[in-house]
Amino acid sequence: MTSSKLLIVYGARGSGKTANLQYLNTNLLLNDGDPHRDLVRYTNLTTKSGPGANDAAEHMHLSIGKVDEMVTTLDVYALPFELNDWSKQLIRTCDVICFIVDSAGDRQPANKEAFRNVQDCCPDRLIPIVVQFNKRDLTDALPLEVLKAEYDSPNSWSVREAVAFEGLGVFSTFLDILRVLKSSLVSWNNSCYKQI
Ligand SMILES: Nc1nc2c(ncn2[C@@H]2O[C@H](COP(=O)(O)OP(=O)(O)O)[C@@H](O)[C@H]2O)c(=O)[nH]1
Ligand SMILES: [Mg+2]
Repeated sequence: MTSSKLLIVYGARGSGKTANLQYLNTNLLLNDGDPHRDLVRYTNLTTKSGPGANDAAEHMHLSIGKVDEMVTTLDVYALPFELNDWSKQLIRTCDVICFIVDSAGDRQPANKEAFRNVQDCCPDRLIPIVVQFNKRDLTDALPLEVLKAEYDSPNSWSVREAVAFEGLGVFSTFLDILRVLKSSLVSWNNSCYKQI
């Protein structure tokens, strides 16, 4: 028996969703047929669009080892900013969201709009969110404390800093996502635990 989980990567346009997935695509091994390998890719990063989509989503299929004693696969979708019925449905049914924040001062309205979009999708269900503050290399990056206060919500599970196009912080963000998936806290009726 296997189970499958769904991770949605979302954020403002240009926040670094593709950069995160490209890094994982480059650094996770492709499955070599060994069933005991825990963290491998079954596919390369590809684009996929649902019905009526203007922009394509990016997709990757992984094996993440055992969750609740079951061999588990993970579908990862980085969604385009404009949400349609197909992508909203993916958000509603996902197990965990990775929300990417662009740290640049002038991108805060765009980040906030994206954060509202994702919260509006599922008002009746608290989906755990791992927040990544990306582009920490920028000279105009906002202080971490300012950003943390902005994205502190009941379902924010953890926060990470990253410079995704250099791969910094990408894997630690991904490990937090795996912790959320592997944690029994997820089955507590999706109530969230703060790790910040
Ligand atoms: N300075 C800086 N630029 C980044 C970083 N991560 C991504 N970028 C750049 O930001 C742009 C948008 O990134 P992309 O991953 O395509 O964003 P997406 O629209 O969310 O998929 C690209 O030019 C990336 O190279 C980062 O950590 N720092
Ligand atoms: Mg992209």
